Amino acid sequence: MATGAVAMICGSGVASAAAQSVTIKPTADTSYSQVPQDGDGSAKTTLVTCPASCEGNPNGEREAVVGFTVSGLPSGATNVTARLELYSWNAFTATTTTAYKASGGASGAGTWATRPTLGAALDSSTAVTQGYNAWDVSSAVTGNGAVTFAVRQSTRNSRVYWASADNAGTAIRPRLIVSYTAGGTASPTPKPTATATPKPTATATNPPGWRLVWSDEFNGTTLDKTKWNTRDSSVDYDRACITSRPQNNFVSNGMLTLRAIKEDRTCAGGTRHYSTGYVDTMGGKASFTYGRFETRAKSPNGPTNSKGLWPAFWMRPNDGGNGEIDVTELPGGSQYYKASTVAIFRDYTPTKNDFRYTFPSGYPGDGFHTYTTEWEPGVIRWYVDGREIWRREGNTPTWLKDTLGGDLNYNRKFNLRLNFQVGGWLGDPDASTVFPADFQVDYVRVWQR
Ligand SMILES: [Ca+2]
Repeated sequence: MATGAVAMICGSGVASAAAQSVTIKPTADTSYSQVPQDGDGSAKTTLVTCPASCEGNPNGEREAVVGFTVSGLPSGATNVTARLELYSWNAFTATTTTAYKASGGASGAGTWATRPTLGAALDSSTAVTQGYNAWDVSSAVTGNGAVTFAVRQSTRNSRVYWASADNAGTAIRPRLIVSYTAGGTASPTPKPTATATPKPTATATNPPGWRLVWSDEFNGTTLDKTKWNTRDSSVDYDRACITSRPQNNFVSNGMLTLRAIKEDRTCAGGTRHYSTGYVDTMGGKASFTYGRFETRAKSPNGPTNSKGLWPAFWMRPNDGGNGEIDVTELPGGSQYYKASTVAIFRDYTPTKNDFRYTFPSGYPGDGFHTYTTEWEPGVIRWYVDGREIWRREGNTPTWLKDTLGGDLNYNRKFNLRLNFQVGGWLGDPDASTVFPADFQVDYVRVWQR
């Protein structure tokens, strides 16, 4: 989860000899990725457990590691018990899960090989149930202070996904429930839950502290080839042939339109049944290290017409090596059309961190919205319509500390890409998908400090 988080003590505590309980939120965990196969249609970030034999994984087993800071436990507390709870979207039989006390913190999930040292097993269960799964970890909670747990599953030869501390569903995040008898001393004081402060919607003027260094307002009648490349190409995860034709990429009425068309085209040695548009700034046209990157755009995706349509604005390093920053991905289909997904990749194993932000009202396809990423040394912030929705800073997970503003991945120049994928990992178009489909881009602007 985001850094700076502290354990939040929720629930009520009344000074009395009666048993009391507090629910503590995690300070950090080994958040991994978004996975559509976990059965949850809303935003989700996941913890992963996988045994040593998992899917031929050569790097050893993997535990879900979660840290907490117990605070507010009165000194006179007696009968202290603690229960670790993780949420699973699915039930699995013949699965044994065991909770351990783990050494150190919970950061570091980027690689399968990154594992803490585990102490003695605390509790086991013989199945994963849908919903919260609980382990008695009382022996590891003896008072206030930091404590880290690891959950391992050992007999299901595939990954189990658990909701993480980053999950958009706050009601399904990991939790530690500590119960005690107060003994007449002060009880924990409930704190309000922090909420993001809405920011004003960005305008054409420079945001404070930023100067405009590059932009395309798409005010002409043709695509400005001094700023953008088009391509005749294909990628294996896209069901469409990417073309440079004006049918698929055109500028009019102050907009760039990337249009996906249902038509047979030949590319990659075969026939595909769609064409689509794509533009980038590779080859020295525009690339940046750090900056504020924004597009104002309208997705074509509604609730019933958009399965398999996937426009996006993202960035990749000029040298083609590791690293990717996604300002927004806007996949269609009834499960996804309400959300903007943002992400940072170290590599495509995948070592990545991402977040699916569901619009509180409306959806990306209901009109034009702004999608912004501020990339600075040590922090990347993402915004939708000027409101910060997510940020990544230098220590969760561990690889971010190495990458943000630092080493080989993120101190290089990144170029800009607008694309409109058809089909792929989140499902292919079906009879309900409406073609042609237009991804309309009002502008792309880049500011720097
Ligand atoms: Ca415009």
